Amino acid sequence: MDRPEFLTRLLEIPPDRPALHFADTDRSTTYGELLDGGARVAGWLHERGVKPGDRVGIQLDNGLPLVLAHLGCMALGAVRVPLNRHYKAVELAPILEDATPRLVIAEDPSLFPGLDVHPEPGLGPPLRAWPSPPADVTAWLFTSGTTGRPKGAPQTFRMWTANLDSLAEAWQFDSNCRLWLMLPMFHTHGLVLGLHGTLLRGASARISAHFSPAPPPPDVTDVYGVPTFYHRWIPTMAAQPDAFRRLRLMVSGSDGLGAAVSDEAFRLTGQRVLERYGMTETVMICSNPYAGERRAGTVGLPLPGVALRISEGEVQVQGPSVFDGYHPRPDAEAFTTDGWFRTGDAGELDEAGYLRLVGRKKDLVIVGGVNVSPAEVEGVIRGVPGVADVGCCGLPDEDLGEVVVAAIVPDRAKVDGPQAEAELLAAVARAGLLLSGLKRPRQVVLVGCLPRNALGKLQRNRMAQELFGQR
Ligand code: MCA
Repeated sequence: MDRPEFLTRLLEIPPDRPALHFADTDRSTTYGELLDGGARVAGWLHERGVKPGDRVGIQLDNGLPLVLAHLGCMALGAVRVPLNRHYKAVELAPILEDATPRLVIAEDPSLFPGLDVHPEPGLGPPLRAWPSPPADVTAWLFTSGTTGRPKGAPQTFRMWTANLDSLAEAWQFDSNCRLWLMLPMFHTHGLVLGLHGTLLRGASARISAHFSPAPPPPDVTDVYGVPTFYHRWIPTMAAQPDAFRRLRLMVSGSDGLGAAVSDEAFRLTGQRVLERYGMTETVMICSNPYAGERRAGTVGLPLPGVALRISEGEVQVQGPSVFDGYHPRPDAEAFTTDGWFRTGDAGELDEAGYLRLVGRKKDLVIVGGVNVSPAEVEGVIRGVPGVADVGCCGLPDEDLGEVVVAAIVPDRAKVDGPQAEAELLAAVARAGLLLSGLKRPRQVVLVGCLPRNALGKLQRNRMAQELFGQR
């Protein structure tokens, strides 16, 4: 199979060009070092029986081992399955069942029973195939399904190259740029835009495992973040505005930034944070321009190559960066009968063609830029003895955008009196610990019944209003 253009371009970058600096270990790498390391990880994977097209799970914090694990898979033609570093066993189980990884690179083997787990990628004899993986799928990213079960969204190099070229055009991002990347590289935002977007342009990045509200170091030009980053940066912007004023570009995505933070950042730094919009299934859909008007409260214009329409209020998309469908559990509802991907987001286009997102048609809570399926949280709480019914929804939160809350109808045959209720709440809190932190309900109330429609479907908007006093 032909080598994908993404890899051809990567292999043509001068080897002595600076690539990634890992701030947590103070380690700088060149493109040559990264590609050599990737080739040696490919040799190591090959020695362990991994073949092109096999899936490799990667559950690591941002750092050189994570990047080499990705590059090793790319050099061999294996399919990466990035796994959320915060996920616990119950969250990983359905993903592992669907992805059937041949090998996993992760710190905690107890999360991967029965699998061949290694704490970090090893180095073997260099293997420099850099082929197109069979079926051309280079990664499976699992997204929070609204049914509660994560859905595999296969990614091809073609999707990424098309989209990253459009973004580079919209943002004038080139090899002179130096990105500050603190977003985890297991979501589209950090992995595709951050890591692959940097590599495709031969640019450089300064990478950390966790967000820090410190000012941008003087060497960086661009910053990508979720709204929580910018909210937490406001005091730093007030104290050290010059550190932000010299940036070329600040981008926010994964959730709406909100007018208050956008305006305050603008007032303090003289720069309008650029908002864009995308999904794992589509990569980026819209963006405000680098040069040209950035309209606050909008996510900008459709990127070159993206066709967008609003149908019955829903944003629908077509184009080379849109995936082919969920795998291995296809969803008949994902595309319209005439072939448009249904985002599940409600939107409107203004007179200049800028998209404004006005709500969600899907059941999703976005916590710190992370999509959380309330159905998944309900599934865990429903297993607690004494719970007759449970509903979860999102409530606004200044720092994280939204947080998950839960309302529980106790089984009154088992839960009678304050003592039993306290025990039930304690058991629910313990069950919450089975989930990664951002999914855990921040507030749990006991109620007599949940608002459901005639078909028995939970009405989460009514829940937020009637049970949690949300206006
Ligand atoms: C942290 N936790 C998580 C995640 N991050 N759980 C699930 N998924 C995560 N990504 C858990 C931790 O284990 C911890 O649990 C608790 O949440 C608090 O974590 P901590 O790191 O202390 O939180 P923080 O320092 O307050 O950080 C919040 C944050 C961070 C800065 C908002 O979560 C973050 O970097 N978010 C970015 C997410 C992102 O990249 N989103 C893009 C996906 P415990 O309490 O047990 O210790 S959306 C996307 O890719 C689309 C396509 C797009 O358009 O961008």
